Amino acid sequence: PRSTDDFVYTTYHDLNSIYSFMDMLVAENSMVSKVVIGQSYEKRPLNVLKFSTGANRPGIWIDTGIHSREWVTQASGIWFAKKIVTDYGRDPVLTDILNNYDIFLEIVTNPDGFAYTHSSDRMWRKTRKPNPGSSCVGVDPNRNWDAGFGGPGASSNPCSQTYHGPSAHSESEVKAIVDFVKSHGNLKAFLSIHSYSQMLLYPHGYTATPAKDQAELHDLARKAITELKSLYNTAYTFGSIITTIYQADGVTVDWTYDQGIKYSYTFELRDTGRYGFILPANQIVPTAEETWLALMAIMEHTKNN
Ligand code: ING
Ligand code: ZN
Repeated sequence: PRSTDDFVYTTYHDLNSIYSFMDMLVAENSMVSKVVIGQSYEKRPLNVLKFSTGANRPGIWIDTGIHSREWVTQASGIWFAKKIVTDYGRDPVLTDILNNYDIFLEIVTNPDGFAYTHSSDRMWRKTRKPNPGSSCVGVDPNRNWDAGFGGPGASSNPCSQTYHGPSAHSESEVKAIVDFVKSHGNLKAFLSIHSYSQMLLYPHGYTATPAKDQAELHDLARKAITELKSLYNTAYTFGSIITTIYQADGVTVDWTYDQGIKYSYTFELRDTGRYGFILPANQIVPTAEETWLALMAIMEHTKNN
């Protein structure tokens, strides 16, 4: 494709194709820039798209693909990026959001893992950093954060899919976000997108003690999944991580919530297991469209609170 209008949103793309999509989007739109927040273990750039219409704004963060095999999430991230530039100046709610907030979107949050899902193992989840003393590779980047790090909702076995790593923030892909969040200092929402299970989850994963903002987070989650369902009747469950799925220690949104980012949520997109991680490509756009309604509900609430 020569422009993001020609880009095919209805199929899955490899890393080069997604990185060239980002560069096209930046070239076409003055509100979009590319922020390189670090590099992966295998030295790929960690690219974040910044959507901004003014200086010194608070921020909203969205990441997709921290688990590389969850392909519908990176594909949805591409669609979100195009949706933002298309709707700005047309959709009054998004326009109002972007006139007051910057949106940061990391589409390929685990690029080494993503490249590996294309080259070698479609089901790869973790990072690609070798583990000394083990033949097993990689750390679960959703167990590597300094929030209940190393607890029983993660594994100390490097061969496990939920291996927490040698220390909190040991993975450069995680540390880059940690550094970004701290240096930005004014993120108001943090939305970390996974698949699959059709769930909308809020902190915590490491403790059953309710979050301080549990009531508000719960009501907003209900509103967001109601909006999502209105489009294609896709049913989501919602609640805290530990009560809705299982204890999970060292997860992204627990760390961001504990940093003071109140609207910290994790999505688990389609489906509920029929296709799982191998979601047919004809579900990419419907998944992205319905998810966008939930993201808009959370972003609008963030703006109004
Ligand atoms: N499942 C998530 C996992 O990392 C999850 C569930 C999400 C737990 C967010 C905690 C926080 O186990 C998938 N499919 O990644
Ligand atoms: Zn995941």
